[in-house]
Amino acid sequence: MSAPIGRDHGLDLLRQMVLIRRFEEKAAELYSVGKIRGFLHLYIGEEAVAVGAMQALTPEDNVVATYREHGQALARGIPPGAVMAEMYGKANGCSRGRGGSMHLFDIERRFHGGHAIVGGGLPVAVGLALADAMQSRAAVTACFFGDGAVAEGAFAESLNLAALWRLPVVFLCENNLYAMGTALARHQAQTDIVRKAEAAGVPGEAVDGMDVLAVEAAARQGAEAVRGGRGPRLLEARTYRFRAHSMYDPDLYRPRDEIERWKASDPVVRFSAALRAQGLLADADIAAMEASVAAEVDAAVAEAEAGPWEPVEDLLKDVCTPPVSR
Ligand SMILES: Cc1ncc(C[n+]2csc(CCOP(=O)(O)OP(=O)(O)O)c2C)c(N)n1
Ligand SMILES: [Mg+2]
Repeated sequence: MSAPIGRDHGLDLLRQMVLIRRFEEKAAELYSVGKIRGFLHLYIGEEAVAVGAMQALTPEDNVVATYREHGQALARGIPPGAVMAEMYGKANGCSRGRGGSMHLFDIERRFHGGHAIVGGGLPVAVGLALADAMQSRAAVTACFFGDGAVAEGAFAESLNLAALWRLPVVFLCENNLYAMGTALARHQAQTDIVRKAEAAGVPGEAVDGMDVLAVEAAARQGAEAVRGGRGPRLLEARTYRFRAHSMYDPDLYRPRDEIERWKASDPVVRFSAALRAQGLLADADIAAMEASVAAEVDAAVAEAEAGPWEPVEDLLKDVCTPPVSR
């Protein structure tokens, strides 16, 4: 793992990854007892991507994510209680209980979803960047999407327009090798995502997505280039989800030894080891961090439990549909 790092920054990165990990382990538990319903896609194993990439952004920048977005939401600073309450479907959730796990949203933090449609966030990101360019707002839009999205027309169209109009987007592909049960090589003739981006006129780079510092460095570089007005960039973070696609997936398509191999480079374990090796982390620090994260997750659950349901009479509020005549 890369270069020396300041202790405070190192502990902050580690804490954020641990928070995502423990938050999601709790979410899985709550799903199995029916507290959280609908779909639930866990990010466990991929934490270094969201946490590393988010370091390159300012509060003025925009974030667009997919349905596997709890990590991005927490790393962007949406309070864990608001995320948990959203997963419960409660009115104190960050999308007022209307979105659930796949549609986290927070306009204050410029977190523009949570998109359940594969590739659906890409044109939204281009639109946000176009709006910023037209209003001379100096902001970057970070757009997270999976390897599965490169098969969508929206990928080619979005990269093309962003390149053509030199829009300030950092396209962040989280390549975890699978789109549900389909491996990248089964649906793409060209599996090199950086080459695909370059073909659309977007310079790209691949990075080890299990190394939080490497992701941070690459994202900072990418965001800096984009801020400099040189048009969009793509970052392909090579990563792996340790859990199944969603809670419904029996995960029969991935070889066990492949899963074990990737687990050996667990981003949380690897980064703790790197901090220890540099003398920046002791057993007591880990214990204290785990205790404070556990308390934060417990508080998030309590907030979700205590939250109100939306009153039935409000159900048609903000719903875009013509009035029903009786
Ligand atoms: C347009 C569209 N097609 C199909 C689906 C069904 N679907 C949901 S998730 C998914 C896999 C996407 O994989 P990837 O983009 O690699 O993201 P990951 O789940 O690996 O994070 C598919 C095909 C969908 N939601 N939207
Ligand atoms: Mg994938």
